Amino acid sequence: MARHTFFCIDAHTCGNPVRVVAGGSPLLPAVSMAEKRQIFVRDYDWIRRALMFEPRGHDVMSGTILYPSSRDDCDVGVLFIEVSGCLPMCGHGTIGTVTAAIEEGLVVPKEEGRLAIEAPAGRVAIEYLKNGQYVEEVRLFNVPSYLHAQDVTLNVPGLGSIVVDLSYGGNFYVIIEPQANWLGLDGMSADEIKRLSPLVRAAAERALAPVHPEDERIRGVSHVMWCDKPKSPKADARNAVFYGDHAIDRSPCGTGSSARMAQLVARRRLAAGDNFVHESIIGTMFNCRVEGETSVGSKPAILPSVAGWARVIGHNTIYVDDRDPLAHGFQL
Ligand code: PYC
Repeated sequence: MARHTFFCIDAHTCGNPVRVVAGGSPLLPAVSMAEKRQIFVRDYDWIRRALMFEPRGHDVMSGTILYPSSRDDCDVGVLFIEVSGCLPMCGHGTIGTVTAAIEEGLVVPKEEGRLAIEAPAGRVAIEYLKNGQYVEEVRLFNVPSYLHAQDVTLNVPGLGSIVVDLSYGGNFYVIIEPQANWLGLDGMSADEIKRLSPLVRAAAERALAPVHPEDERIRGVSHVMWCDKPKSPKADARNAVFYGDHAIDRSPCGTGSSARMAQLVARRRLAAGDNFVHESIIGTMFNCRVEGETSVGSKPAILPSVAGWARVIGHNTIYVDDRDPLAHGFQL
C-alpha cells in the first residue's frame, strides 16, 4: 500500500485552472519532452487522471508537470496534463505555469523577463512582465500554426449539416463560424455546446483524422472552437472552446487562438503583423499577434504569439492513496 504525494501550485489563467505539479512526479529518462509525453501516457496516465478528475479535480481541470529540458535553448520542460489527455501544447497552461514558476522560484531564468520552455510540440519562447514579486503578463511565442483543412462539411446529429475548418495551433481545432445551422454563441446554451461538441469532434475525426506533417505523434482532433463576434469593444472575436468530455475553456484558449489566427491568415482576413484580441466565454481576453509567416510540411503557416495574465490561488498537497477506491479519479 502506498500514498503518493503531489506538491502542486494551483493557479488560473483568465479563469481557466492550471494545476502546476512542482513535486512528486515520476522521474522520466533524459529524452525530449515529446518522448517524455509518450512514456508518461504509457506508464503514468493514472497520475493525470488522479490529479485532473474528481474528487481531486473537476470537469474543466488542466495542469502541467515540470521536468528538466533536454534542449540547451530551453530553461524547463513542460508536460501538459488535462481532462482531455496529455496535450502537445497548451497556451493558458503555459501562461499559468510561467506565472507560478517565476513567482514561486521554481525556474530561475538566465535573463529576467525572458525564458523558453520545451513543450512536447516544440520550443516556445516566453516574455513576461513583473511588478515586484508578481508576474503581470506572459506572452508566449507559440509553435508554427497552420490551416489543415477548409470548408469541410460535417453532418452532425442534432445540428445538421455544418461547414467547418480544421486548424492547428499546438492541438487540432475544429473551427465553426456562424452559419445557417449555428447562429452564434447567444443562440446556444453552454449545455448545448457541451452536448453537441463531442459529436462535432467525432465527425471531424472520421472525416479528417489529422496527423501533424512534421511529427506523427501529434494527431487527432481534440478541441472544438465555436466562434462569434466579440461582446467587448476591445476584442476582435469571441469563442467557446470545448475540450475533454464536459469542458468549455474559461480563457480564450492559447493554442485555439493560434489555430484561429492561422485560419484567418490563410483566408486573408488577417495578415502578418496584425494584432488579434480574443475574448472568452466569460469575457476574459488574450492579446494575440501574427508575428510572422513560415511553413509546416508543404503548408503555409504562421508564427503566433499570445499574451495573457494568471493568478496563483494556492498551494495544494494532494494525496493519492492506493487504498482509495477512487484513487485514479472518475467522471460523471
Ligand atoms: O489555452 O491552449 C490552451 C488550452 C488548451 C486546452 C484548454 N486551453
